[in-house]
Amino acid sequence: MAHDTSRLHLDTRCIHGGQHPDPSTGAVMPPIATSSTFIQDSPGVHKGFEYSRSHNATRFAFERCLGSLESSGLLEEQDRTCGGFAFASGLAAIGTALELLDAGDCIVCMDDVYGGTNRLLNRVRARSQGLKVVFVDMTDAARLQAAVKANAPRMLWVETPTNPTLKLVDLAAVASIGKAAGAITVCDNTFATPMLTRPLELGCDMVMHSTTKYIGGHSDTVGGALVTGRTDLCEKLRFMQNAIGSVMGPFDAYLGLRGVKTLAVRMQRHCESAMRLAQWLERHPKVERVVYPGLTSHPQHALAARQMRLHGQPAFGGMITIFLKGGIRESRAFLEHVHLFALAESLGGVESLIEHPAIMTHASVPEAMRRELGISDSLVRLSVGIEHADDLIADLDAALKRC
Ligand code: P1T
Repeated sequence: MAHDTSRLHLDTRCIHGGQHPDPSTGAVMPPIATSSTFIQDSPGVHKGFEYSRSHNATRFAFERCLGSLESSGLLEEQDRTCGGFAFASGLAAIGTALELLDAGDCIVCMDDVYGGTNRLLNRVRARSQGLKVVFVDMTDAARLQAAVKANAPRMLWVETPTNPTLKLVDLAAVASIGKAAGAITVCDNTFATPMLTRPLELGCDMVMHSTTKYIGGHSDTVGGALVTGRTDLCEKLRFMQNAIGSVMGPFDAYLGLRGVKTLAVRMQRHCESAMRLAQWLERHPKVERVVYPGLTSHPQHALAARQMRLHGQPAFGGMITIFLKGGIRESRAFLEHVHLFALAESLGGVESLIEHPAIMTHASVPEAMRRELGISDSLVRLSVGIEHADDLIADLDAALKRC
């Protein structure tokens, strides 16, 4: 019988959420279950495991942990994986979530989202599924309300803070608009993580993660997840996960589960260091503007302080966006001269990463839309790792001297 971990602190749930010793050996950490198939005593008579796409013990352990961390409210007795579902990548998770929609349905999406999310909606599902995709700046509830009224969407897709312009979306407000319209509200919680933002508790129907990022935390696995507390959605997602088959493999599930155990302590350090770096960058003469939800200059600082919290205190995550003075020449010079910060796509690892969204992660966003969103040649995105903040500041300072 599973131990109910749903009332424990989040820090404890990172380690124990949905976990119990392996029933056959007592192993404290789940083994990596590599078998693709499972023996049956008689056709259809088995131990609850038939085929590894459908049932994998390592994946189940990771899924239960995510279900617990996001407070799905579902115990193992009610749902085998506590409302958690793991996929081969973040985009595989998004792709599976979109299968909840029917051909021709409308989805209203936050205007600023990961470039790959934009591409999947705009350039794949608009064609293959006939989805009507409407991008809206959801920081303005009136605009969202109007878009919902005009389009009768069946799904609202939110990111907060957004990638890469770090806009905040009021999840309680969006979820209540979604509920009134009978739409499924999904929050991509990759940037904030369950440690900082609690989408299901704020009324969202489903949470999505690229577990490649903070959940995994070490830039050594690619994965994605969906979590829901709604049993009707659970049933549909379990069917879709198996029917579509873009599941997370057991090795990645093991890495995800291993990585997530330190999420609470990593997030504390990410938040502290990012705040220091953001304040330092704001005073730097080569920097035009710093966007960080923890700065009072952020236009939605008050919402961020309410919606992003760690251990009951405001905490604003590890992502910073800066606008350099100058243009592409200055950005390139800066990015070519960082050393500790790795010039690379992705985010959320223990090591600091830095990138140029217009050329890298958001190149697939149509140019006109990038311009409208302010994803310019002078915009640089930083993922602040858990190295010593003084070393990170020295690295940025040296590189800024070169641009
Ligand atoms: O890369 P993948 O695991 O498939 O996850 C896609 C994804 C979904 N949602 C958000 C908010 C993301 O940031 C990502 C992936 N993002 C990057 C690779 C990046 O550098 O922004």
